[in-house]
Amino acid sequence: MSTATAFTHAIVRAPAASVTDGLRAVDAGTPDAGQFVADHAAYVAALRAAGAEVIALPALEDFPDSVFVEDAALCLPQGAVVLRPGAPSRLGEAAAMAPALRALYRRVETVTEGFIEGGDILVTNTEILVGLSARTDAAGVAALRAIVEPWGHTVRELATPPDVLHFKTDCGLLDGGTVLATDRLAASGCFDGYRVIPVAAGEEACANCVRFNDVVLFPAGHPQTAARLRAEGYELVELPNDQAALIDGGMSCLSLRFTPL
Ligand code: CIR
Repeated sequence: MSTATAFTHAIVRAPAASVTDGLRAVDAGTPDAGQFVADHAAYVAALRAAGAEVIALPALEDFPDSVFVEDAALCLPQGAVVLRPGAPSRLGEAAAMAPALRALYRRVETVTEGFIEGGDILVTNTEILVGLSARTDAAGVAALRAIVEPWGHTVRELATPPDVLHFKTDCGLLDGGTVLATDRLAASGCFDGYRVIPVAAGEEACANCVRFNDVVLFPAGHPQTAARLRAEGYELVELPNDQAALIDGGMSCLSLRFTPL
């Protein structure tokens, strides 16, 4: 199995009651906090069933978006990096994540310049792709590069499409060299050299999926893309994502996946 999709651990954080105040680009309704908790429990159960030892952190009421742990840190085989979220209301989530990382990793570094959110970072078998976005700037990418290049990683700076929250809003890694991606992202050429499976037209919201060991955690309600992936031999676990989607969240945002050193 590809090293970029094989993991022993995952970190999640319980949704706060304040998740109803989560950031959103378009207001299509407020998430139901109770249903969010139920959906989150299903997601955590799926991680456990896929072989994860799950570290479940407590809710942080002061941070409505803190359930989206992926944006606060990057976990690599060699060490963990505390990131610097570009949304002002989310900046404090990074410091809150640091103690959990220090308990798991011998090496924890911190981005102190610019801004960078984990949703803009895709780690493949060969490189780390980072999309510049409204949340991630060139100084943040440079700071990440300075930390992880000595660990043997190559960082490639790319553009997240305009009006798309994060780079991974539009893609997910299926195995070390294969991505599920929207046409608008793949058209930029950023995945040249990779095998790209396109999401079906009208199902762009399912591009953000997560491969964890043998399974792909996949948002329910995208039947054409699901069929396409199953035909390619992927085993999908379909999970409800309606509540998280109201505040622009998806499968990858809800966990940090890693094998600590
Ligand atoms: C935000 O706007 O920051 C949250 N409401 C959603 C974050 C989603 N995170 C991710 O895609 N990695």
